[in-house]
Amino acid sequence: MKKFYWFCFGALVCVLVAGCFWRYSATASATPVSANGRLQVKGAKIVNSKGKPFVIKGVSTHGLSWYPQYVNKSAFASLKKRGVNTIRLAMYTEEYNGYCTGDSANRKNLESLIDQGVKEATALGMYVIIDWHILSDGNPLVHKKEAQSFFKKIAKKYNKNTNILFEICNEPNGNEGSWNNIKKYANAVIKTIRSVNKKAIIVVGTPTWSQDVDVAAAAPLKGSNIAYAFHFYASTHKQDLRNKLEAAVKKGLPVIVSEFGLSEASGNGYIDIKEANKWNKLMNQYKIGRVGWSLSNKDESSALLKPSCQKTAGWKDSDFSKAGKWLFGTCF
Ligand code: IDC
Repeated sequence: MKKFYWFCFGALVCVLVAGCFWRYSATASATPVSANGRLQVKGAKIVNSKGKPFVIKGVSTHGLSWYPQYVNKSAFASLKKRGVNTIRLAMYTEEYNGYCTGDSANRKNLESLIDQGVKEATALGMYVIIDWHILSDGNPLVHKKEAQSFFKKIAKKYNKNTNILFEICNEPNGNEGSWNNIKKYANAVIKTIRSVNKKAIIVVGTPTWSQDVDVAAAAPLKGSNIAYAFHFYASTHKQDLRNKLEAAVKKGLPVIVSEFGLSEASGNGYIDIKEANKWNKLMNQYKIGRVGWSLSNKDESSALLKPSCQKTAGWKDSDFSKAGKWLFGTCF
């Protein structure tokens, strides 16, 4: 009888140890996407598939036409190790071999870079933001037709993916980049995307280079899983803009900081760590997702890599610029 008790005790211990081990290995191999599933918008927050707040910690590529070399699996894996859960693929529409200004070979090239980026991020269990990067074309309506056919194509292509977010107009600006025009554009493009994909989060840019979230909060779009972009560059944008962001979030607007830098708005100049820390505190307080600009070694201070760094993956701390060190050391 005694033997039997010892046997039962031993079996129980084995089961417990195996259970712990299984749990441990499951967490160790979990990826952002396997652990959180499809992201959604709930009130002013971005939440995971179980409704728990999820903080997007992303890195944006520079323009895909400028720096295609960073769209590679080892690069994304290196970022993931440093706490990055999202990759933003920035595809300019007009500047430098833009999608709408270049020829059809260029368009194909950009689409295959996006394809590569989506596949690699998916294999690593990371989220991807596909960014229609309007900039000099301040009014998104200018390329509405191209946007609709682009988003229809990629929404179809990645219909099975649960890790994709669509950012439909990076930074509207100028008189024609008004909320009225953005709404017209967004309603059309959202309808196109929703005809294929009912659930993915769609990020909509706001007037004045995605700063006027107050205007969006006063007259938001209809529909579910729609978030609004807010962008800042810490050396230029300060407390008045933090107040604007906070007021919009308090009013219930779901906001993603889908692009920010520590530099001046030009992408270059002084790196303001003090202001960046204030932005970070605010984003943490409201669990606001954030995506740092940009994964490149361009000789400008917003670039996350030092200009001397030639590596396209496997970076050491010393390969990062001042902005890169802050992003990976403090923000993530
Ligand atoms: C900048 C790049 C710079 C490039 C320029 C093109 O950093 O290398 O020459 O675009 O016009 C934004 C834009 C983003 C800008 C960035 C910095 O979304 O495209 O990138 N910025 O100026 N909004 C505010 C700042």
